Amino acid sequence: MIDQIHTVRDGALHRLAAATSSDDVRAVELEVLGKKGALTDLKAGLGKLATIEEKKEAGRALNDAATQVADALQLRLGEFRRAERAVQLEAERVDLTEVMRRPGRGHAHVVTQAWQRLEDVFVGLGFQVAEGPDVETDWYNFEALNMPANHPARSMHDTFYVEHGTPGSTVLRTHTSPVQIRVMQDVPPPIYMIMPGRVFRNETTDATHLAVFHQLEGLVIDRGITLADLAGTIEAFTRAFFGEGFTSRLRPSYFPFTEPSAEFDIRTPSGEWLELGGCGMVHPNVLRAGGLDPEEWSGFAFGFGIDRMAKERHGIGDVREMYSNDIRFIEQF
Ligand code: FA5
Repeated sequence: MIDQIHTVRDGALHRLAAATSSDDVRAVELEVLGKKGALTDLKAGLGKLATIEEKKEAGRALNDAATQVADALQLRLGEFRRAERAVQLEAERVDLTEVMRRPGRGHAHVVTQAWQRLEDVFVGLGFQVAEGPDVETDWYNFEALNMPANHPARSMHDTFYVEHGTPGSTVLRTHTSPVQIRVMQDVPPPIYMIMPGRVFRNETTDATHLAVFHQLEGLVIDRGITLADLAGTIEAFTRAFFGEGFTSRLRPSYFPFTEPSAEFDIRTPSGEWLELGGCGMVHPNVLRAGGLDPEEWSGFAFGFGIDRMAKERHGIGDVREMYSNDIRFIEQF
């Protein structure tokens, strides 16, 4: 009987080791340990054994065999359950993120991109960045820039006034040039500074004019600065920002705060000239308003429109489109 028990046990253990699925394992369980299983049958035959000793020995052998088979069975079953569950989970997996429309990642507005690129280029040329307030006093916006009350040049800037203090004393800045004065007052020369920011003009908007737009001001103050430095800086900037195929020129113009003054244009590779902004040598009255001695210091300044630059760079037909908040338009840049 002992031999029979061991044969059944070894056969069962062997089949369990070779099983390839939990169904195989269950079949072994049924055939060996089940109600009509081989070990159960042998157990039923215990009573037929002759002596108590034989019964005891065979009983112990049966229990040991049943325990060994049951343990091996549980072990294999656990392995198959884990593997089968992994397969089932993978098959039934629902990717909820696939069902949702993935929200697109946003990006900086086309004008912000131009602003940041301009800053990068000028920082690369050795400039620092400063900013001033959107709401300015008449003194910073006009007076300190050599435009006293009733100066005819003031009519070039259609001004939004803010109800604050004496009527007419507070304005939404019409250009970034007042930051020149603030920088001269705060930073001892030499100064190599750019001042980007939002500006406001009470103008009717059209394809090239906005009432709220952005300018980038530049200011250099040092000893012995000449118009050649201005032209060279504008040219270096033009090539760095637009590319090697572009070049620049200065055209005589008039601004109260620079003398001499110029408009600067860039020439595109196709030979077309585009006006970008104004510039010139800082007027002695402006240096004085900034607390600097014109006998000791000289410098140049420039200012151009960031929105128009973004417009030209991307071939946008109408500056107003950039602020229409039409996501289909904005997403293109
Ligand atoms: C000025 O604002 C001067 N402060 C520039 C300057 C600075 C000259 C330093 C000399 C020295 P102007 O009004 O031309 O100048 O404006 C400069 C640029 O701002 C223009 O060339 C244009 O690119 C942009 N700009 C002017 N008005 C508008 C507008 N309504 N909408 C969009 N861009 C504008």
